[in-house]
Amino acid sequence: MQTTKATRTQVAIVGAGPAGLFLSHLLHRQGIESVILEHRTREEIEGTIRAGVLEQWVVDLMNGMGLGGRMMREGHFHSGITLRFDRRSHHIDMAELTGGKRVTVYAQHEVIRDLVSARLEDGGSILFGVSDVQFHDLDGKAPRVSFRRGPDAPPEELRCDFVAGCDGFHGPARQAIPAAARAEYQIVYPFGWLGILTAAPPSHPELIYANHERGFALLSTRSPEVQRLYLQVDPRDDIANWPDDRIWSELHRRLEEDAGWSLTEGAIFQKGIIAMRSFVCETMQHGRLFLAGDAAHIVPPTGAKGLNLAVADVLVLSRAIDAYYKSGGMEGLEGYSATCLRRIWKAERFSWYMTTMLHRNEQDSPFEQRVHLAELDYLVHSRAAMTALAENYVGLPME
Ligand code: FAS
Ligand code: PHB
Repeated sequence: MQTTKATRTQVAIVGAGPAGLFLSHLLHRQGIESVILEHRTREEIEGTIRAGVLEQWVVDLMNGMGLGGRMMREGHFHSGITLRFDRRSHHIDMAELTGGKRVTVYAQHEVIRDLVSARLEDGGSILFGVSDVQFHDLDGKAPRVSFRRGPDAPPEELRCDFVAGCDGFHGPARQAIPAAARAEYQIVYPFGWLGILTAAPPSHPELIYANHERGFALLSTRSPEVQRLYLQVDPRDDIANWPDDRIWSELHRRLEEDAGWSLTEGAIFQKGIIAMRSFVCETMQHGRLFLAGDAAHIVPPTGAKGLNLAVADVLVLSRAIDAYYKSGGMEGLEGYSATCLRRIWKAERFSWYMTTMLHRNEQDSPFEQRVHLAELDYLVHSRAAMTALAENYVGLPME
């Protein structure tokens, strides 16, 4: 009879996205072993274009862990953002409003590259290309994760003390929590984002969030040579309907400004459409399984919170696991979900607020559409309102 190869670690981590990789680094610094099981190849995860904005405390955490070298050299430090509507721009000086906090624009796939190489360099175990991940005995004290190193490889087993489900929104970990134990909350927005990467110089010194009658647009950046821009589109639309000239035409119109600013075009070398939702799964834990990041929650990218929330979850989880090994204490683990959900719901609120205020939603009544414009008008003329936006955008303090 074929015996299943079994290996052992302290924490089995499913998923090598920001959640899984940060968790592995944090545990390593606490002397706790982990193994990451990742479905895709290293090249695939290091090439997936996603988030762009890091909150101040995440930047400080990366630097404190010795992982921020390239980020500090190549990242862009933004102390403010610009809101644009009625063809007028309003600068929000977030650093001035938050006692000096900023955000850093540094692409998620660059963060992934840095975390993977550093983890492998310090002897970390990341298995790429695994398939058929399944969870066993989560209710006991000796959970197991079975997997294959490839579709045709024999099944193997990873025995552990804890399992971290860092496998994103479509991964299997959330489904391993019995449906009766889960409550899920969701909004699916009737719009999505068409994102592009273009070989062009920056057209503006900071991010521009634009609310235009034709729809939302966002101007962001990646480097002095590459810019990142987004357009609100129908999430069911096909990218084939968006040739480059149509994309630029819409960006020019939605970002137009009376003061004569102009957008510099360039060759578009990446484009895609993403749908948008707000989603939270309560609870985030079941027995020895703990969900973190997109496996447990999704925010619309308007508030630039997704990646940062994933890091917040695993910081809480790593501290709870460390306390368990050091003192046998279970309160951190037992309170994990409640602790994370307090921050998650604040980020969900902020992301929903930014999304509903800045997008044109045909399902909104004319009254609601005017309320959103009034919100913008109030916001840019109220120090209190701008302070509230700024402290959420740069990142609420980690407890
Ligand atoms: P991730 O989804 O990043 O990582 C999960 C990992 O698990 C993946 O590598 C996946 O391959 C792996 N996995 C899945 N199933 C598995 C299985 N069965 N076995 C093993 N491994 C498995 N956030 C922002 O803040 N700003 C943005 O602009 C932004 N843009 C986005 C654009 C897109 C297209 C998407 C999808 C998300 C975007 N996000 C953005 C959100 C995003 O950055 C997430 O919040 C962030 O990646 C969350 O990290 P993780 O929780 O690690 O999940
Ligand atoms: C990005 O640069 O990809 C980005 C910036 C801000 C957002 C979302 C995405 O709110």
